[in-house]
Amino acid sequence: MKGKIIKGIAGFYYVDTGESGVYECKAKGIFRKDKRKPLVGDDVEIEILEEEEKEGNLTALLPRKNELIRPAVANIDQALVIFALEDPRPNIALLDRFLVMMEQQEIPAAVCFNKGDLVTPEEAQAYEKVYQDCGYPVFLCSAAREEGIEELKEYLKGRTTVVAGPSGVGKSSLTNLFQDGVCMETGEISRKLKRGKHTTRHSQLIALESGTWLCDTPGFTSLYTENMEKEELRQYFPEFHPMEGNCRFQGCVHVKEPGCAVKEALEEGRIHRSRYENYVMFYEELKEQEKRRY
Ligand SMILES: Nc1nc2c(ncn2[C@@H]2O[C@H](COP(=O)(O)OP(=O)(O)O)[C@@H](O)[C@H]2O)c(=O)[nH]1
Ligand SMILES: [Mg+2]
Ligand SMILES: [Zn+2]
Repeated sequence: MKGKIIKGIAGFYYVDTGESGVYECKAKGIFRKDKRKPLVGDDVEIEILEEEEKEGNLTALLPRKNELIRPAVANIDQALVIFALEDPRPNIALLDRFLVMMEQQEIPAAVCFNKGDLVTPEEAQAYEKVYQDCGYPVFLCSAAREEGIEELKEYLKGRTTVVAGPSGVGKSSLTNLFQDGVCMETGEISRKLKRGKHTTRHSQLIALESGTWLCDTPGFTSLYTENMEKEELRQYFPEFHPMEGNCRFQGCVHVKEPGCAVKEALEEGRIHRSRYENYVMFYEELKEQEKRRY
């Protein structure tokens, strides 16, 4: 039978087969042999050992579309980065870090600003404009007033989306609204999943409807840049792309060089100052990291 790994805890993989429900599976030796570790998000084949107890074995890992390192999940189509407009106010540096992280992993990202009910429309639109101008889809919403939810559902439909954002911004409230009141966690699933609930916190997939998955990753709140060169960073700011090659110096990193087309765009208001300032901040951080490596 085919299914998808929705959670992995201490050697057990929870495989959602759709119609037939969730099975608690172990991975057999075949995976250890070829050193492939099953990940949340993997499409797999299982054999059923115990129908009553919903127990099975993983027998095959189907080909992966991609594999994220942070968080460690497979087959992600896109990311939704959620922040609140107020309570807490957006931490723009953190938001830009998430976007850089997704750019580096080549995952298309969208930005969602929740708690629209707590700010004026003008404030909300100012944030919207910054990220729209960078080419990201932006969703303004209010979980409290159930506004902007249909547009978000449309974005999620038929895809697997990794959700990121600090705590308190309304991720759980929004997820509940996406679920249409149809509680996907039937008694059987939650009984099995609860067993691991009080151990470490893991990524898991939540089914919204057939073929629509949300990847919930607790603690996914900081940027890891171990594998990033400072010269690479500029690629991950999509609004810099049109200026690439227009600077006086080849290989310009848009920080202190004269004749820089990115800084010119900044002065002319074609690049947003907060984004550029965060770029410089991240660049300096990477430079410091590099120094420490030698
Ligand atoms: N005013 C307002 N409060 C909200 C909204 N969405 C969530 N909240 C509240 O913000 C708090 C944190 O929400 P929660 O969904 O738990 O955030 P999470 O930590 O990101 O999962 C709760 O008290 C929610 O009731 C919203 O759109 N407007
Ligand atoms: Mg939550
Ligand atoms: Zn430049």
